Amino acid sequence: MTFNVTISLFLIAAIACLTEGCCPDMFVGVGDRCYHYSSYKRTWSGADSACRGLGAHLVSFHNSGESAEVYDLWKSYTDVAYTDDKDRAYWIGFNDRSYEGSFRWSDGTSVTYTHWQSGAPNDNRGEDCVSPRNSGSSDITREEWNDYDCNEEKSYFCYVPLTF
Ligand SMILES: [Ca+2]
Ligand SMILES: [Ca+2]
Repeated sequence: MTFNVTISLFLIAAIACLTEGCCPDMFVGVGDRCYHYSSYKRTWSGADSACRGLGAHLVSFHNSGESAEVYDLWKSYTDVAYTDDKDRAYWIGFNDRSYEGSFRWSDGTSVTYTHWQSGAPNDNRGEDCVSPRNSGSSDITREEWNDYDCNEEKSYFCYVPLTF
């Protein structure tokens, strides 16, 4: 009997997976991607390694919808103080560490969308790693990117595609 119940639960989980797609443990599904948020702050390289350790990559954005998805998720994880600290945002995979001024996504996907804030990137004292600025009056302006010192420690988002 226990055996049958176990099998049934497994089947239910498998059917849910088939209809909705599956995310790994510690990831949450939004749209066609699975996201993992870490409130623990790391350098960009540390965050990049941590994502790879989960079989994932730092998040990449290819349109404003993906940017909004992650920003909304971040707001849901943080308290209202998110409006008060402009630098309290999260690493994304965009960087120009390999070649100054040539920004790429750490997951190797092509650059089809950028959302720089005015005046960015400015490579101020060698900034090569990108995070939303969390500044401005609307969610869209708060999602605007700035280049930061890669050694700054920030929370971060990893992602994997939803698997079917
Ligand atoms: Ca740079
Ligand atoms: Ca900058």
